[in-house]
Amino acid sequence: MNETRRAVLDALAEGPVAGPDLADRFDVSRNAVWKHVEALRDAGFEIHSSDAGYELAAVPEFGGSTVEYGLEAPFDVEYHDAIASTNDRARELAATSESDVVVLADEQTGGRGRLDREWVGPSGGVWLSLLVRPDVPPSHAPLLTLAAAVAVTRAAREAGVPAEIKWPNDVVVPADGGDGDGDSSARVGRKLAGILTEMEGEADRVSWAVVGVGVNANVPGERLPAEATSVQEESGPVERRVFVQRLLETFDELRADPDAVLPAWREYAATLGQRVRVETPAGTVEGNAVDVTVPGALVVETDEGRVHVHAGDCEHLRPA
Ligand code: BT5
Repeated sequence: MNETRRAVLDALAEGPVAGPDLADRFDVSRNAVWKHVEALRDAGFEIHSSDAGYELAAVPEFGGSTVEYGLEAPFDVEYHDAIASTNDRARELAATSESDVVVLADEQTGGRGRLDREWVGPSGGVWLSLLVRPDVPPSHAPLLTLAAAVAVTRAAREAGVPAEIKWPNDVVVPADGGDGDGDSSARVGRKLAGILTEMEGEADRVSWAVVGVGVNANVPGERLPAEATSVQEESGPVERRVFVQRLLETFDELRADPDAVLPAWREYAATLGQRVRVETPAGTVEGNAVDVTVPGALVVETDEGRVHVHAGDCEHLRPA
């Protein structure tokens, strides 16, 4: 949304304001004010007009302008009712000079997980990809995934879901409902969200990174894989506009303060303290997950000593 339109919207939210007053305030023509109002109506904002002037009456449930409105992070949002994959679209944008863009969709028809696995993306979800150009070496890119996991977890907790992070890229709801009453050694969670980070870089610097985040927000359980859950299933429908705003704001805070990522991740981790089996490209690692270190490696205490695992599929096991 351009700056004047955003400012007009803020003014409308504060109460009835006459068109000519807006024109004076923003130093634009009355016709330009009218165009901004019409464009906002087209985007779904309900704007009443009376003798007293224009007034914002309702904000659309979901969409690009609606997420940008009141967002305290410097992202532009490109919204699609339906798209094959927000990651694919963000990668297209990566080939231009765009940065700090979020591609957001209500429904995804060709979503991807890691290793080209299918990602189910029915209407009602939060399917988004952040295109960023961080000034870090490629080896630090996994921190973006961890930051996104923290951001999703925090937003989910604000929505009343006791979410936790399963290394490396899953946000899950533990089987014991997060109250610690269940058998915590066998917390095989149901998956609430997944993250797929893709990037291109040179030896010393990331050119672009696309952080793809899929959250089962307002999706009924029967439209999801059996081992999945949604915010709606756990605590009822969520206001997706607010959910996405919180997610983007936390991500933005963390990318500006990379030292804060690991402590926040550890606080939300379901994996630490668990017995795990990780299938890595170099083979299977089994042991106790004891920590996570920069830039996102899981430290596993095995019979042969400590192993740092950088990538793989992680399974939480019952103790031997
Ligand atoms: C992931 O992969 O968890 C990363 C998912 C990233 C999806 C986002 S949505 C926005 C952006 N655009 C894209 O095209 N992708 C990203 P992985 O760890 O490989 O997990 C994939 C597995 O999760 C699948 O094989 C299924 O078992 C399961 N799965 C598929 N859809 C799911 C869903 N909606 N909820 C929970 N689990 C799902």
